[in-house]
Amino acid sequence: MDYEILFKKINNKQAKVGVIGLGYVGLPLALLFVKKGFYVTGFVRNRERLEILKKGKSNLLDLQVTKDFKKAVLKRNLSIKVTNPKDLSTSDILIVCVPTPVTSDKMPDLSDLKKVASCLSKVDLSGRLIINESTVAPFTTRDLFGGFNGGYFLACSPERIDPGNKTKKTNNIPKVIGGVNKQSLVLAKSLYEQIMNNTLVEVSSLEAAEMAKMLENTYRAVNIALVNEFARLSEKIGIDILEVINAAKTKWSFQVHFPGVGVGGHCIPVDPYYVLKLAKGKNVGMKVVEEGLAENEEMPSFVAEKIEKEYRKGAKVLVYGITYKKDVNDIRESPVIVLCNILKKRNIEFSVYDPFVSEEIVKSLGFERGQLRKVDIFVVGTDHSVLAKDYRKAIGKDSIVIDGRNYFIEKVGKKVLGIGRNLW
Ligand code: SAJ
Repeated sequence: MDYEILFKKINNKQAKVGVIGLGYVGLPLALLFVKKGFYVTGFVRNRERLEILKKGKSNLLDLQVTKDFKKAVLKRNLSIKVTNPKDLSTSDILIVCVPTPVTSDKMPDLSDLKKVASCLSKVDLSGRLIINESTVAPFTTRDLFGGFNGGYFLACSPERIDPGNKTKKTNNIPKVIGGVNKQSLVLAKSLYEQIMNNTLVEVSSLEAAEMAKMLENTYRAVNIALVNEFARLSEKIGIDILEVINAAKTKWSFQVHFPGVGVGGHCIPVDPYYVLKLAKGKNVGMKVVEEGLAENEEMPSFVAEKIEKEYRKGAKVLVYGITYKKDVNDIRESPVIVLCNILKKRNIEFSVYDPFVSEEIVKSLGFERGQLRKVDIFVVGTDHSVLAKDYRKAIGKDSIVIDGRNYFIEKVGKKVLGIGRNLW
């Protein structure tokens, strides 16, 4: 199939779309294509995942996605397969949305992407369009997907989903797109135009698109680190960091970030390590990035110190919230889990309560699940919205609060020790 035929099939919605990876990025994207009238095949890594999804279940919290998904599966305009060359070859367009985490020693882990590449190498790709949405450092898309046989098209459009965000959705977040050549860029752009009413930002190459994602997430990590540093100094000199941030944000060029127990998730603490590896390979120093990541990784210990200072043997300690950010059920790279493991190492007894995390997951992490009842030390690990109700059951007038997310604006309990601010 050549360019004109594919272009026409995209624009009359006849092109068959394959989405490889049906997680928090791939599933909403697949459903958007279904909703806009495309026939979609979703590809998953194994039968177990297939069975869960076939029952219309997904582990995504976004109830709307789950509802749309059940409808799509039942209406049969979304079929789900385990990734394999034969079924991949039934799609005209293949969008790669698989995880790109880091290993325990903070090195890029491209294993999922490489599995997809090896499958694609067994497909006759001529006339098809491949788009990589997975987050990678520059040259990765070209290295992994640019060398197959046959005349095919290749683009990169890094995902920008914000899990748990009720307003920023797949179809309204500006999207950066780069192509291996002009035709690939035009095909990818026209594809996204069919399903999105947001800004499509064309860049001149695959690498520019990959680097934009690296910059935007590293920018966030480093700026969170900056405000964490200012919070530690503010605390030493008795200034309230939130007051300082609220004042600074009146300056047009200051973008607000907040100090906290640390930086978690599968993006912000992860993506910068991809660009660091590339920089190291090119002998380019990026010490601002390195120091920023180290600063963020220090925050759980900073909070553990506060808890240790207040702790007495036999005290009842409850850590509230262990997910990486509020109102999500995702514990990946959660700084609160790092904090809890530090407390264990220091023989500080505690239990954990998170309304979004099951008791079996809490236990699998090696922690005790606690109850919402009066405690001596209440630690805010994650400031879930429901904390507004829950805290009253656990914080008594003599409770000491260690507020890892500067959640409490007014004093509660005996005192509130925050990050860069204290409420006596
Ligand atoms: N965090 C802070 N201080 C802040 C902001 C966040 O400590 O000022 C912590 C959070 O508690 C969390 C971590 O950093 O542990 C990451 O927070 P996040 O709001 O960036 O959450 P993510 O990882 O879901 O970020 C997503 C990202 N989206 C993509 O990478 C596609 C990120 O690029 C977005 O900037 C972010 O959503 C967003 O803007 O909400």
